[in-house]
Amino acid sequence: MGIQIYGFWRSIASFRVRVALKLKGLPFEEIPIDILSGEQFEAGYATVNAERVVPTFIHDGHSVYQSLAIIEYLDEIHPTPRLIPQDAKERAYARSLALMTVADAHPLVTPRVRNHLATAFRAESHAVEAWGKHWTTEGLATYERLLSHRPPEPFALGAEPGLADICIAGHVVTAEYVKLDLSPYPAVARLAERCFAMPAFSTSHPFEQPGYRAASKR
Ligand SMILES: N[C@@H](CCC(=O)N[C@@H](CS)C(=O)NCC(=O)O)C(=O)O
Repeated sequence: MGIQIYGFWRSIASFRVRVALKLKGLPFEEIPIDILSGEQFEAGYATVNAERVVPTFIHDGHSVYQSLAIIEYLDEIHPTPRLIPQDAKERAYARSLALMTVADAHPLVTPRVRNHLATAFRAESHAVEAWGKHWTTEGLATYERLLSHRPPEPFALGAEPGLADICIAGHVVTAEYVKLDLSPYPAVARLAERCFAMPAFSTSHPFEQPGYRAASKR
């Protein structure tokens, strides 16, 4: 049975899970759910994921939802290499960095929020775009302040990449989507560069996914 994930090339939460699986060297199959065309709302997928979002992670038939819960589960069933530290203070720091994007910045720029701004509040596309840029900038600025208090060495918590790096790298991909200049955020840019120098990150990048290639050929 192994590991399957329902994901989507453009999904940052799917990116997070893809990187974690690749850092751990765990093979998986990705089943695409096109969240831009609304496939997440089809009845079949609602039985897979009650929230109608990706990713959904399936391990030997058992489902886990939410990228953070999935990465924690992976660390428990396959502890090497560890993505979340064992020391309580370090673990809390890793989760804090992760949640700044997972819980705070990223949910504000998901398709369901952007679509709701347009349909319920008649926001024009330039306003929705400005909204996305605003919240992504807030996230970048938060990370820059934090990384200047505790400089990466070379990753956020030390010598090896982990949960915090995965989440920050995903936030940087969002910044790419909304065409933000990273030069005001040099510590974030350097950390992302280190991450994407690793195959686990670079091959998980949305633009490296078969779905992106297929979509860009159309
Ligand atoms: N907090 C969730 C985020 C789930 C989520 O919002 N996923 C997005 C893609 S990154 C999605 O499926 N959006 C569908 C929509 O907004 O309609 C996680 O980290 O797994």
